[in-house]
Amino acid sequence: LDVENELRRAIAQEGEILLHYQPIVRLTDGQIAGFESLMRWRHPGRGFVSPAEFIPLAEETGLIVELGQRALILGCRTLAEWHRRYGDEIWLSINVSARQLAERVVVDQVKQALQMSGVRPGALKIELTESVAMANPETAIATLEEIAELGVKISIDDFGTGHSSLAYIHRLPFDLLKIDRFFTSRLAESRQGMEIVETIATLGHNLGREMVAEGIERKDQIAALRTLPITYGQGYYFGRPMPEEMVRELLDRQY
Ligand code: G
Ligand code: G
Ligand code: MN
Ligand code: NA
Repeated sequence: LDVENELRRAIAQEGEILLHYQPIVRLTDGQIAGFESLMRWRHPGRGFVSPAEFIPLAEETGLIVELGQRALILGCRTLAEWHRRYGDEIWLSINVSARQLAERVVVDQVKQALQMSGVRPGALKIELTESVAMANPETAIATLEEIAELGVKISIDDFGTGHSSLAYIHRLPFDLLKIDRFFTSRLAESRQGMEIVETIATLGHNLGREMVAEGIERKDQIAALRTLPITYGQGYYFGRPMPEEMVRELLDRQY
């Protein structure tokens, strides 16, 4: 099977590439504040193909630029629908790749998705990993500043696992810092695990950024996190990435 050509074909179809959504909750009361979209490929013969398989290929071939555009359009369309039903406080964080950022196309893609959906820019977050941001910090800073000027928020993913340069962190215009699940998993297990998360949380707090702890799987992790200035949590404990219909059920219950 030629995965690259299959992926090209899939992008040209309607409905084969879709998004699932994972809830991000407020740690104080467990209420849903927003979602992260995660791309899925529903192949007609093979069923769901894992993003771990096709995202790296899409990165190599450059197809990620088109996939990323699709994610922005689909995600903003869905977000606009949630706003019509449940009010416009709910936010959505959409992953973007190094290629989208490097070629700066992401700015036009974001503008287009906002225009098509009419969604409130402040409810959209652009999520990029720390490694992507730091691979070419000058380009990243310039591109992110353009996105921030649109009123769109910026979220730094997998924080703490990339080669983060503290020299640049002050200049990166981001709103939300996501603490990688590597740290969350060690949180309740050792004094050291707790100390590392405390240190990251202090850094984020001092920079005036909101934070998400990723990869929450157990209740004891929430208890530990509540003692820190971390507003949000995400992880299997609260919900796996799920299709739009299931999001509706969740939000119908909350609103
Ligand atoms: O969803 P998991 O659900 O298995 O996703 C695996 C990885 O795929 C994520 O860590 C993320 O880095 C990547 N990924 C998922 N959706 C997207 C997307 O829309 N764009 C990009 N660039 N990466 C994504
Ligand atoms: O964008 P990012 O690299 O953070 O992608 C999120 C990935 O993490 C997705 O593959 C998603 O399915 C996964 N994930 C989300 N919550 C949890 C969790 O609680 N535990 C584990 N092991 N993985 C998670
Ligand atoms: Mn992410
Ligand atoms: Na992450």
